[in-house]
Order: sequence, then structure tokens, then C-alpha cells
Amino acid sequence: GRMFVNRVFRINAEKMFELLFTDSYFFRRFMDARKFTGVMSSSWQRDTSGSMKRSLNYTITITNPLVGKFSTATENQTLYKESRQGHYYIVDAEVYTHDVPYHDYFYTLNRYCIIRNSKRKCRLRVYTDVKYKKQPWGFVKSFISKNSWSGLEDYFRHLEAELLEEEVELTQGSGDP
Ligand code: YK8
Repeated sequence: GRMFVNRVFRINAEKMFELLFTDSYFFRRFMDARKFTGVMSSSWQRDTSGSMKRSLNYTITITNPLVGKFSTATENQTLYKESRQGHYYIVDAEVYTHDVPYHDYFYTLNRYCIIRNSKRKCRLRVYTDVKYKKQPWGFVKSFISKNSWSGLEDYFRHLEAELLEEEVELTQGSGDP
């Protein structure tokens, strides 16, 4: 896998969780900017193992010329019970893109770690892996992974940039240097 985000933000851990994993204004705006449409999300619900789960459905707009312009997607998120509110949060997100070529061969696993750094700061790490449900031919596999990595890199670079802007907005007027 690859680590796409690994940086400290002047945003507290609880706020970071709220921005990324609740129906926040920040995330709605980000999805709009990415041209995600028809976003439906369930609320967090505890499962039998004690972890929390929710799922999102949306349609993504794709810029990759090899692929159709749109695909529906399902994202299943798990907030592990080892998480401690305000201190650290571990969320796994499995993303299935249903309408892209070879969609039955792969999905993407994103692991988000939010770790409290100080009262006002946290570290966000996003680790991503492309997972195979069945073993594709070598050339198909490299085709899938190459196209996935470039799309993922673009997405997380944009997310990081938006978080940096949010950080400025949240810090402004707080009186902190
Ligand atoms: C989530 C991984 C692959 C897919 C895309 C299709 C490759 C097709 C391969 C063929 C378009 C928001 C991606 C990037 C679409 C976007 C997905 C996002 C960014 C040509 C063989 C959507 C995180 C996420 C996970 C997987 C990404 C797809 O929160 O290349």
C-alpha cells in the first residue's frame, strides 16, 4: 500500500473526525468540488463486535479518459472500538466502484488514523491499498493498480489541500499564533 497523507494539522482530533466522518459542511463542500452526486450516508451504528459502522453511496465523476465518465460507489466505514474520543480514531473505509472496468476484481481500502498531538493539533495519516477479490492476469492487475494509484493520489492531494484551508479558517480569529 501507500501513505498519501501524513501530517500534523492545527485542528483538534475531535474536530478532524467531525470534518471527515460526519455529515459536515466541510465534507459536503469537498464532495461537491469532486463532483460526487447523490450522496447518501447512514449514521454511525454499533455492530456486534463493538465497533461502529456506517456506509455511503454516491456517484463519482471520473476524469480518467480510459473509463466512463461516472460510476456509482459504495464506501463501508468502520470506526474501530479501540478508538478513544478526542485522542485517536482509526477508520477503515472499503470503497467499491461498481461501474468501472474490472470492478469485480478489486476494491480500495483506505485506513485513516487521527491521532491527538496536543490540545489543538492532530496528526492525520491515510494509508491506502488496492485489494483484489480475484486474481487478475498480470497486465490487468498492473492496469488496475496504475489507474487506481493516480486517481487516489489526486483525491488525497486535494483533500489535504482543503484541510489546510480549513485549518487557516479555523485558526483565524482564535488568537493563536
Ligand atoms: C473515496 C480507485 C479506482 C478508481 C478509478 C477507476 C480505475 C479503473 C481501473 C480500470 C477511477 C472516494 C478511483 C480512483 C475512483 C475514486 C475512488 C475514491 C477516491 C481502468 C482498470 C472515491 C476514496 C476512493 C477510493 C477509491 C478510488 C477509486 O472516499 O481510478
